[in-house]
Amino acid sequence: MNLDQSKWGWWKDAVFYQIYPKSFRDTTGNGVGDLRGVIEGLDYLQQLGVDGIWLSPVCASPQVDNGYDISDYCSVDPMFGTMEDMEELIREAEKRGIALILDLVLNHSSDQHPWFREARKSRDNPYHDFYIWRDGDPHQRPNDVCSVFGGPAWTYVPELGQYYFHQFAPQQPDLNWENPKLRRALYDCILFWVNKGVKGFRLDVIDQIAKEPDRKITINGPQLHEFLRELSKEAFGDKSLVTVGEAWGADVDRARLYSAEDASELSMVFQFQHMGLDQEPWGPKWLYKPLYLPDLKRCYGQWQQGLHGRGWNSLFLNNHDLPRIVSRWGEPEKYRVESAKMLATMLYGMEGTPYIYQGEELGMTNIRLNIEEYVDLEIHNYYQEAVSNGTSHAEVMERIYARGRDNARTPMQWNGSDNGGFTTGKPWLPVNPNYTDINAADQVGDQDSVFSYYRQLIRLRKTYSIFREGCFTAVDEENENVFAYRRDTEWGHLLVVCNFTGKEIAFSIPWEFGTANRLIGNYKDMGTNLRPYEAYMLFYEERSKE
Ligand code: TEU
Repeated sequence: MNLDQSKWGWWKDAVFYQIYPKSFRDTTGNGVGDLRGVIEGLDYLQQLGVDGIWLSPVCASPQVDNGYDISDYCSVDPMFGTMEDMEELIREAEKRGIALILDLVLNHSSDQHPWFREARKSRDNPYHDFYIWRDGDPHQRPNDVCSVFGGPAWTYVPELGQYYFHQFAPQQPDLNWENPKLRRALYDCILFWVNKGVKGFRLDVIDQIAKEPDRKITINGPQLHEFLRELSKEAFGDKSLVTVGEAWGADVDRARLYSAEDASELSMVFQFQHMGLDQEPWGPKWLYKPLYLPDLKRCYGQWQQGLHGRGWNSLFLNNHDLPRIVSRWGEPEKYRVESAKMLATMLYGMEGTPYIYQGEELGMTNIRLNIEEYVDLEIHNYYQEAVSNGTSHAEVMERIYARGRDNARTPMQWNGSDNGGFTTGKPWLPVNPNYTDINAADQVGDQDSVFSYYRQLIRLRKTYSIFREGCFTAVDEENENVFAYRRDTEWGHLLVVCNFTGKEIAFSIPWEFGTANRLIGNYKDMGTNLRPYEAYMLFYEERSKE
């Protein structure tokens, strides 16, 4: 069923699929995925039933941070193909009812962007003020603000006697949003893509654009929402565009602003509170918090109830910055299929727009590599920092296995042939050797596969409006083994029950669901107790509606 993508709010019934292009599909044999590979994958995505693709950055980039360091916003990096390939992708996706949305990295550019090359030439260069500079001498940084990737957030340029500010790598200088000329230049780049027919954008670290480094404010700066309203007015004039703001620092109140129904800012937020991160995601407390189900339920409860009728959220458990959730909250060795389906059931009963991260629909898992095989700069910086602080190699590797971003970046597992069918060459990052057991070719036609389960969940969300309209309430919130919740409207009721353990667990469903229909479940039928990782959804309508 195709959605009418010309209307505001169409994304509320949509499911998106995130493509990390380097790892999706290689058609040239150079070991790196490309746009033609994405075109080849469209039929697969149509079978899955998704309505949109979020494509991680494909613009020209030195690839210090896999494309999140852009050197030309209106281009396609030759590594991925040509502008003609991009135009074809937009057209071919549209033919299949799939909207293409691009990743906009507006907080920073590459240090190889012509703006920055100019900016660092002299203090009176017209582009100098596109970035953030502070006077100083080589031994005295303006302050002790640190980069998200480790090390100081200030880099000295001796020719200028000035430091520039960067919240990420030194090769990713922060843009100065206080400069109206910079803002205008960015809007022009966005309009370039709107005119090409893209249907929207994912906005990278958008909560970090309004920084005030002197006051050590790097997130949620005072001018943030003012900037977003101007951005929306000037660059997203067409309100049928879907705009998704990545915001690690969003709380419910702020999310209401981001996604207000008057369309003054964005369509929805993409926030991480459910992921159980420590306050300081980087540094000594590098690991995620262990899962404690009552806390997770409270977190979801706050977001689901807080935004119901007042804003819009994204639903996700995976992306290119997070380890694979089936390896973290599931049990990939013993119950991979059951636990992958259970986690999807937990998420897909909720209100919001789901995002599938490539390979999640197959139940792909984390990987363990030697340190020199990793590519991610965050992993390498962390390794250096932790080892030089005295942490043992073995201990650092365990943390990387649990948290490293390359876990989710291994190539897509298409089939059981060499390199999982991803490339005929040498993949830029090793393919997970489990591709012989976990791959798309085996799963597409198999009714019991994780792929088929996702396809069914997507269909259900389009068939029953309860998924959009129902009000969320956790059931038995203090239960540490089972995540159950209901979604209620005046006319119908949904119950979602998920056993988060590999054990059999007794659970009583609320009596009124006794004769409800099972919409979906990861076991053939319902037993008396919940079996390991068992999950299902029950639904009934009020009699008056029948
Ligand atoms: O991520 C934002 C971000 O803060 C992450 O770097 C996160 O803190 C970290 O990866 C946790 O391990 C976005 C992009 O999604 C990411 O890929 C980029 O590296 C980053 O911005 C810089 O553009």
